[in-house]
Amino acid sequence: MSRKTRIIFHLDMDHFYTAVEERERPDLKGKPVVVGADPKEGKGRGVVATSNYEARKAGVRSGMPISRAWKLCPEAVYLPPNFPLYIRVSNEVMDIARGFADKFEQWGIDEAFLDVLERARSPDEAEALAKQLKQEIKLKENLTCSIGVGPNKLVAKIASDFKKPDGLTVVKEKEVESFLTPLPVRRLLWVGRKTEAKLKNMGIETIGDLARYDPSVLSETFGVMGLQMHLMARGIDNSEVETRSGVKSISHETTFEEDTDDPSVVLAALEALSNDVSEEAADQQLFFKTISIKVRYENFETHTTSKTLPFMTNRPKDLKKTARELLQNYLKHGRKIRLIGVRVSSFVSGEKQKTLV
Ligand code: TTP
Ligand code: CA
Repeated sequence: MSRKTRIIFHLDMDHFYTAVEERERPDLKGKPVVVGADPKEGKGRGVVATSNYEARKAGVRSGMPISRAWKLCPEAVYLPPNFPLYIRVSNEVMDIARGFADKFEQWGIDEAFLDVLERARSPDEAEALAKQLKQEIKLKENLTCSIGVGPNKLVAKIASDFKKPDGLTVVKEKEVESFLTPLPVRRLLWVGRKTEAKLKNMGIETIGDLARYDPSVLSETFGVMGLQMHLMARGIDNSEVETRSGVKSISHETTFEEDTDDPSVVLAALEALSNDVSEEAADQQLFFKTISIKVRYENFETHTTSKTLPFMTNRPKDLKKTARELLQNYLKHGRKIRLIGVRVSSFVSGEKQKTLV
């Protein structure tokens, strides 16, 4: 397979939410900090969004029940997440990083891929450029990040995780194999705990073991995913850094069985649609700012109206409240409604918000 040379950065902010909190509150410096659900002295439900490195030393991890975090580290400072703040800081960091790239792809709230081949023609130039980017983020945002540099997105992503926090790892094309070989398979994207356990049963523990394995057996066991894993283990990834506009929308609409002028029926439908839309946004780990509704009367006359909130959200209650407000004007006339719809747009992805607290 012919591969054209590329130089790709993967940027990953260090313990992002807690780092932002520490920056805002210097009194937290040096203390273990956990952002997540309210621990309620060990009785809290919900989970840890992230923890700083001091709390990680006590064993606290993202996604862990907050009650367990409390047991491991009762002395930590527990903070509720401040999403609007993290999103604002994320946007600022991404703006800085975008300025260093020929092609730029944000990946989640605190990660991005940069294709920099036009600006750095050799690994040495790339290293200098990555240092400059780290310095600029430190200077302008007072935050540290880790950067991986590699010939493709896969290697860059694994490299950014190699040395954290405040790391910089450059993997040249000819070093890819020796870099990947000793690492545990878990480092490959998409290899979750279950796959890891299955691979272990097959005697595969490192990326090198996987690269040497017979791909036909992998494909029998894991289907297409098996072949994909085998390619990844050999450091092969031809996917491009894709500049995405970042603006998307999610919408749901419903046509009533019978045209209706009963506000309670219309409001109940609006509530159900709002739930569907916010659920989908949460599933896709997206936050929105603009909420629109669509109303079609029985004669097919159609209106849309929208409101932009001063903050990013994906909370169902923000969506419902705004959608209800917007609908009020259309319920006044007593005209029969045929269809209503709800749409949200203008997103920031919080890709790793798997654990909304
Ligand atoms: P990560 O980049 O996975 O973690 P991190 O930045 O906190 O720490 P690291 O230094 O290891 O990169 O996630 C980025 C942010 O996303 C994190 O600060 C909080 C949020 N997040 C969740 O809310 N839930 C999760 O399960 C994970 C993994 C992250
Ligand atoms: Ca991070």
